[in-house]
Amino acid sequence: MAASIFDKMEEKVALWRSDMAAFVKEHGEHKVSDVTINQVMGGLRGVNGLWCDTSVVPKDQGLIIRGIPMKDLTDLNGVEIFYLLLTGELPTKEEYEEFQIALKIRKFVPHYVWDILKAMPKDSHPMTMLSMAVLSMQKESCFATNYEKGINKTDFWRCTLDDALNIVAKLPSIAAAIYRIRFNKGELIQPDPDMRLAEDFVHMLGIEAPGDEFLSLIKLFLVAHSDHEGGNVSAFTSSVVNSALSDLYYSVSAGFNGLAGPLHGLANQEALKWLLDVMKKFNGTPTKEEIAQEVNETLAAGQVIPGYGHAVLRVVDPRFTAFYNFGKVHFPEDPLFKTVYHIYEVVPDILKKIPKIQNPWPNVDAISGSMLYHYGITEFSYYTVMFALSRSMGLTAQAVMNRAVGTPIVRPKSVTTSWLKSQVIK
Ligand code: HAX
Repeated sequence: MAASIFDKMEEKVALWRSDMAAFVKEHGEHKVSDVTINQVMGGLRGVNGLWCDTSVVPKDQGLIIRGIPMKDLTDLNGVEIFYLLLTGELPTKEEYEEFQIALKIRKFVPHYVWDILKAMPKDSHPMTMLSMAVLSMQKESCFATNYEKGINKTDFWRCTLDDALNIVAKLPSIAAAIYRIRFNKGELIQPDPDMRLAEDFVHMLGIEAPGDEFLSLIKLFLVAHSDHEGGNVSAFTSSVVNSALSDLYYSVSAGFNGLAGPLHGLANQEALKWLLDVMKKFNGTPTKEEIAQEVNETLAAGQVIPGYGHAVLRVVDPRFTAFYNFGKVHFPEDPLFKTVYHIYEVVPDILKKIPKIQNPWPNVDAISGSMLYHYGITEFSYYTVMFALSRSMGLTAQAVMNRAVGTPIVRPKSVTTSWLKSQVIK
């Protein structure tokens, strides 16, 4: 029989812990970054000040999960990605089945979550519902319960892992329920104990879409959004909250609140809205000239072009490319898909001419919404929930590693304007 995820992690944690402790002991005083006033006032862009081993985003390559580039991950499913994020290895067939059981036995969602979701105002944003649902389950936290009992800090990672498995296993039911409650799709659909994460989510959404094709898209969605190193708003927020030993229900909920911002995960909703507005205005697929006109008007109105630009990337986001390749195979003639491509042919050249913009290229959010729209999920405000469903894997895997290695509470030093001035004006 394959080792359980807890046994597997036990081995990994011991290695990570000793390796990191020895490394920091020997090289702890080695300098890895300088910080300028621009960076202090500019969201700490480019400051090497966080540790995260689950994934890395080189500016000229984009997402690499545990050493494997995004382009080589597109055939995996969510369960394999979660295992990879947690352990650093892809599962063997036996490990996969064992891990699948660990998730399956945690699928059940406490009934009070449905009561809370149904009691929320009918016009609540789906991300608010998601964050509330996760937070409402905080009393189930293994970490919080055991912390109160006085658990040894060397064992913090175990309960954090238990919370991680619980959250990730329950989110497909919760996300699907939010879709059905918020958009009046009828009764909730019960999870199927024998279905895997993506299959079960599609089953519980209850939408009529060509089975295998839509399922493949959801699998890609789960892979593409699962992690994006440690400094993005949702990951950073979640890990700061978790560093106070607030359990994963608190920290994942907090991370989702950050994901709900239009400059972060909500950009997929904004990008599709912008795109459809353009199509409506020009009665179908717009010409390049019409797109350019719309881009210039959006910029002149002091707004961003959603789905373009990135704080770290300086090339086309490989997640954009993965979705583009999917569309090219499955629905190359879809007018929306064609418009996404026409926009891609126009926007970078315009943004390149604006000196302050560091990255004119599309990110994942420029295309992901149009994929969902094609299969009948036309409720834009739901898209970020699907992003979150996937991102929960990265947020929780990062927390398990932090608790494994015993990283302390996050507490950078803030400085005042007069202190900054005193550094340069002598
Ligand atoms: N359209 C218009 N202006 C843009 C722009 C865009 N797509 N991208 C950047 N800029 C502007 C910024 O607003 C900023 O202007 P100000 O100095 O006047 O504030 C300036 O160019 C410099 O920005 P930057 O250094 O290139 O980029 P940042 O690291 O500051 O910001 C953002 C990165 C992703 C927030 C930015 O590119 C943006 O707002 N893009 C549109 C929203 C979006 O697609 N967000 C999703 C990003 C991916 C993600 O996190 N997904 O979850």
